[in-house]
Parts: sequence; C-alpha cells; structure tokens
Amino acid sequence: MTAECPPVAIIMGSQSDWETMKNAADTLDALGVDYEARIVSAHRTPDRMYAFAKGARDEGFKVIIAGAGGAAHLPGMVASLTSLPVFGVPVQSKSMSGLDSLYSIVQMPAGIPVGTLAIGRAGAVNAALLAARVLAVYDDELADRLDDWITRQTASVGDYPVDEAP
Ligand code: RP5
Repeated sequence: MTAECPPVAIIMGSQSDWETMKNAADTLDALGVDYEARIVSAHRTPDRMYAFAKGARDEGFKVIIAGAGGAAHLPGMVASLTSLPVFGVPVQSKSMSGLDSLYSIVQMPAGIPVGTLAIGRAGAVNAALLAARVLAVYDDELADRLDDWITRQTASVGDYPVDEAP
C-alpha cells in the first residue's frame, strides 16, 4: 500500500534555504495541512527537478511552494513543467539581500505563472497561507481552520505598544 501523497510540496534549491522555507512548513503544521519538503535544485540537480515537476501532479500534489535564492530559476522552471499552481519564495541572498532572488522569480514571461511572494520569512509564511487558501476552496474544514488562524492573529495584536525585554 502506498502512503497518500500530501497536498503540498515544499521544494527548495539548497539545504541553506531550509532556514527560510521551514517557516512555510511550520505554518502548514499550524493549519493541519500535510506537506513534503524536498531539495530540488534547478542548477545542481536539473534531472531531479525535471522528474519532480513532470511527475508532481501524478504523484498527487495539489500545490507547489518553491523557494530559491540568487539566480532563482527553480520556481519558474517548475512552473514551466507542470500545470499545478506554483508559489515562489525569494530566499534572502547575502550579496543582494534577496533582490536578485525576487527579480529572478517575479519577472516571468507571459504564459508561465509563478505567484511570487515577499523575500524571506514573510514570503514563506504567506506562501503556505496561500497554498492553504487554494486547498480550502474545496475543503470547508480547512477553511474553518484558516478562519481560526486569522482570529488568533487578530487577537494577538495588543492595543498599546510595550517595552520589550532587552
Ligand atoms: C540557490 O543558490 C539556492 O536556492 C540557494 O538559495 C542559493 C545558494 O545555495 P548554496 O550555495 O547555499 O547551496 O540555488
């Protein structure tokens, strides 16, 4: 018996991207959405990337979150090889603070869509929330969990600023 494929694939170009992409994984955990995280590099493991992207729909994935930094071709290349929705997370690079990653991911030519998020942690969290919102279109229980998440976030915002511990 084969285990059921989780709905979300979180892929990244390098082990070094995990620190950022773990924020997407943690967010999906909080929402009770299953995922699988894999290292898939457009440049260092092009055959792995091709096999993953071509097979992702048949494997059972519904949404792909792809994080990469620098010359960040991974989200665009994967989007060119699958009809699944792809959300791209620009990982903050050392040399250009992630602007290189952002421009590499966001400037897709017409016809190959990548939903591009913010650089770094915010992008990873929001990619997970967007993936969950896509899945929640046909999943009322997940929609309820998303509503609860939003309610908790709202409740966590204080009315007045306080001094934080040094
Ligand atoms: C990209 O190159 C990866 O997505 C990563 O953000 C960046 C640097 O990779 P490492 O040299 O840290 O493996 O392909």
